[in-house]
Amino acid sequence: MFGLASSKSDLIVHSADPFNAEPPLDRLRANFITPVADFYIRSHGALPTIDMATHTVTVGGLVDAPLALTLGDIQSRFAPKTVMAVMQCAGNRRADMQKVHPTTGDPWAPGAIGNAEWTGVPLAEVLRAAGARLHPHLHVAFESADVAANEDAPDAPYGVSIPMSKALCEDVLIAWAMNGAPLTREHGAPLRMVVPGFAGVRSPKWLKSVTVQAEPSAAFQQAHDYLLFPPDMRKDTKDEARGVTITSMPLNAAICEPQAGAPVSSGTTIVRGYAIATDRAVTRVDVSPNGGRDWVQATIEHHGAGRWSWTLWHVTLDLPGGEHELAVRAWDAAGQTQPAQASDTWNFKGYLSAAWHRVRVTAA
Ligand SMILES: Nc1nc2c(c(=O)[nH]1)N[C@H]1C(S)=C(S)[C@@H](COP(=O)(O)O)O[C@H]1N2
Ligand SMILES: [Mo]
Repeated sequence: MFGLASSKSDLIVHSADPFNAEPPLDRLRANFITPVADFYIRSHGALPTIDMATHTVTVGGLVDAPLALTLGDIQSRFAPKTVMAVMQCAGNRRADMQKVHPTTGDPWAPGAIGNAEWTGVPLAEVLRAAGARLHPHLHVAFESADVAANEDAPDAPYGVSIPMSKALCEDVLIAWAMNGAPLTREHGAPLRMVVPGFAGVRSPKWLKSVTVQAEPSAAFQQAHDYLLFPPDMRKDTKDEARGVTITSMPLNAAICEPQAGAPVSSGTTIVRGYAIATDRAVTRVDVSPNGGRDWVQATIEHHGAGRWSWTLWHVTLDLPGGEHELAVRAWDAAGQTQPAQASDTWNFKGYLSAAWHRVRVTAA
């Protein structure tokens, strides 16, 4: 009943095992709330087998009253909350960086993102129920039921942590539903974290344990994998001390229609896409018909409810026949915009790719 085939439409598959796939961009842009069928999947290991009825999430570490909660316990003991939030992979748009130099990781187009309504209980409520220490300098570590094999530890469970200061944000959820329906298996059933604004890696699926501790998680995904490295570093010269832990996602925007190489008719062309400013508002989106020489302000179609969803925009361009390089850049409420070139922020792991998104089209 949780089979992939039943819940997913045709996606662009980067890897079948573990399953990593993203939707075509026109379909991604078709809905403000991304249907589960069109939502990207990023998994580091095989889908775990979980007995949904008996599975518990433990809450321990620096707490007075450790807990072991089933899905039923979580649903009956706490008031549910629904939050609209984007989930976005730190590797979203990596393919653009790979045009500069090779990187590690899958060549994600701009589809490793989706906007959903997540229902669950605030993590903060569960921490309070466990009598957790809540000092902002502490960390909340999570372990999952899947094995995320890596060079250091072939059998290690997936693990990450978030700072307590983020964990106490009431929009950080232990979630059981996505768009009003129980989480599907591939999205983390029965329970997953949703940490709005942070890279997807910090939102563990198949949640098994919550631990309040003094240090960040020592698990591979937290301590060694999702680090932003300087531009002169390569895999074989990696110095983790010079890497920065990835948490919040940068300002970003992408053109979803027309898609690269798609035939467009000369004259009026509608360009559509998304923009995301994490916890700030997107204040403006500009589209260039000629690689950034001239810019036209786009129309904001739909801002999300709350702070965590994306913004959809469109603009009508008048394109003469011939080849054109379209580009988009968003602006946020702090007056910041995106770097022009993927080379500006290139890193060997291809994370946080957020330069102007450029799409070549031929008008005929
Ligand atoms: N347990 C577990 N949680 C995980 C992952 C994983 O492999 N295992 N992948 C993470 C990454 S890198 C991302 S981008 C998001 C993707 O969530 P989705 O597959 O539901 O879209 O889940 C995160 N949570
Ligand atoms: Mo990710």
